Amino acid sequence: MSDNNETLESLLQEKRLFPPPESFKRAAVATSEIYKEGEDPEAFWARTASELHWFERWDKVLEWNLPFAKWFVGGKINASYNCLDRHIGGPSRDKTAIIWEGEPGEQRTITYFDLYREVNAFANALKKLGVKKSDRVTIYMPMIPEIVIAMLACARIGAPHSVVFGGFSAEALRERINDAEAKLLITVDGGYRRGKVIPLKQSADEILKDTPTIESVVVVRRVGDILRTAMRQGRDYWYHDVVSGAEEYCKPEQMDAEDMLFLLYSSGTTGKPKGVVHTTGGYLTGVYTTFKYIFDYKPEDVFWCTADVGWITGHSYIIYGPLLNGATQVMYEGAPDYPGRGRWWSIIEKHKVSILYTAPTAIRSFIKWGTAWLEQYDLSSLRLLGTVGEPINPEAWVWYYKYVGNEGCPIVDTWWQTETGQVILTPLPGVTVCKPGSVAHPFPGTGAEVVDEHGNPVKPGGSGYLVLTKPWPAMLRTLYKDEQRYIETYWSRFPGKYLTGDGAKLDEDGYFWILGRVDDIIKVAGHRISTAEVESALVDHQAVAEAAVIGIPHEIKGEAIAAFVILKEGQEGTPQMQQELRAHVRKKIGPIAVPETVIFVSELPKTRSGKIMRRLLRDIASGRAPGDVSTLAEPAVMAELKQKYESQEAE
Ligand code: 7RM
Repeated sequence: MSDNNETLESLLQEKRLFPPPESFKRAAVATSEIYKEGEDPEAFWARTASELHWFERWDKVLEWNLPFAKWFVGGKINASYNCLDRHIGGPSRDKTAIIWEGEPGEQRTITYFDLYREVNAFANALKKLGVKKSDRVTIYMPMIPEIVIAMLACARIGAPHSVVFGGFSAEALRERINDAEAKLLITVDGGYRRGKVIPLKQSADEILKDTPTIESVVVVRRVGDILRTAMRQGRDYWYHDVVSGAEEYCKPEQMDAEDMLFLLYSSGTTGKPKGVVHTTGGYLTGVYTTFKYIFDYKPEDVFWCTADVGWITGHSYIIYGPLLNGATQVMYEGAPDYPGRGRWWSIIEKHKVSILYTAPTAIRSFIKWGTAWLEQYDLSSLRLLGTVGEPINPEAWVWYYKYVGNEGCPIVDTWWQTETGQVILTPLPGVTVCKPGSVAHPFPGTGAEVVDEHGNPVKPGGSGYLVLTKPWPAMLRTLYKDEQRYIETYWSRFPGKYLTGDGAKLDEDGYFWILGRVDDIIKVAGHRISTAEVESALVDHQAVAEAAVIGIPHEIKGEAIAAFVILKEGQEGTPQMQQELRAHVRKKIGPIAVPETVIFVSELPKTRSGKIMRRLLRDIASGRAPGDVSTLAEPAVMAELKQKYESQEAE
């Protein structure tokens, strides 16, 4: 972990403490009492779960057959009912749920009642197309209100949704549809990104001949006549056609607390993405509660989470968390620098956003673009800031605090994962004295530890593996159709403790500091990618014999991808070949996985048993003296690699 320690050194140079402002503290939703309440996790989670609507109350809060959890056993609940019906009986009926801004500049304001009507109609349309309780529905859409409607409509009829990020390629979509054996696909003609139209339905058409379980496709018209979207008779339906004839009210399905609410694919340490399974009662309780306390939610707030709905952050803190709380939120379709680098700040000013939740990679871009962009706008509506997705360097934290928050907004640095479903480590905004770069403490009712390689907790000041020590309501229940992999990945390294895959440090005051992944997962601009996925895309190219992929530090993206490639006999490592390989990865996975650097080599550093030692590749890429090379089968390869890397870097 030598490179991690360097990061830590720079983190620890920022020694200032940031206590919550007095005025914030006085009105905060969470007080320090809540940590006491959390000492009895079952009582705590039962209390917050009771704030939701249950058709039937649970018999038992938790059944824990390690590593299998059941929360709110016997309870009956519906996610869409809790996000919509629960609000429209009262004064929130005409409250704005979503202020949507399209990239080209259109705006739509959708009230809770509007959303309720749309979801009911679309739920009925889905039923008419043959979707039944427990059938999987894949959703491949950009950031438009219909993605919210689609997810809630699925939840209403008890059909688990599987959202595939709109930036994934058609081939990645096919793999996820087929693993989920989805019956129906919901997509869009196109979406906007930096002024360009991205034709999603057309991409889907490339693979729909290889998705035997798909019976129908529903297509939202977003861009209209700009594209000529082909529709296949009897399979493809326009969204506006299917909802226009649909009945108004759809009775919400009474779901068992442990019925699957959704599947979300996430990168693991092998090439095959994992289908992370989230169930209904516990997940809703986890995201409802964390949203309320971590974001200090008040009814007059305007919340904005800048993530894409295609990732877990969007599921938990655009869809379920805010809507369960009856919040008003902003949803923005496009890029932060389109048409200009002031776009986000103009959105905050226009809609008086009070809570902003974003990623360190975005903050670092803004730092690079300079403060002149935000100084043109009135950001005084902001009262709380949040970050997620990767470690935030203290410089970026302090910049965020100073320029975006005008030194008056607490910052919540929230650590969690697709698998955890809800935030686990975080400050509480009216309670915690923040240290820039630290994710502070476990949320009430959850437990975390930093352990050494034998699984023993480290002393304050020590570092090691971050593990979670107590079951929590929104935890993944299993990996779809792969229980064995669930057990092996998360519960085998340290018996009884959930392995997060992250390294962490516990400081003298008991604050947690995340050091980054200790496995072969990398975070590029906050997007989770496995080295194995990129490697398998590379070796899929006919010219490639072998490939090894690593993450290298990147000023803006946090990490970037570097690929070391051995070509087959007779192939030449030309700049054209580099371009071709990058294009191939784009086609197999999507733009987020394209390697920044492609280096052609004739050998890779391997152990005698043939395992690639990525650690040594990282040493070369960062210009460090290589660490222990004693287990290498062929120590001489290091000199060649170093020379190749340096000469190709210079080109
Ligand atoms: C929400 C999300 C999970 C991985 C996780 C970490 C990293 C997330 C933080 C963070 C440092 C944070 N889900 N990570 N949040 N690292 N500080 N506040 O990102 O499944 O896509 O990724 O992201 O490595 O294991 S995810």
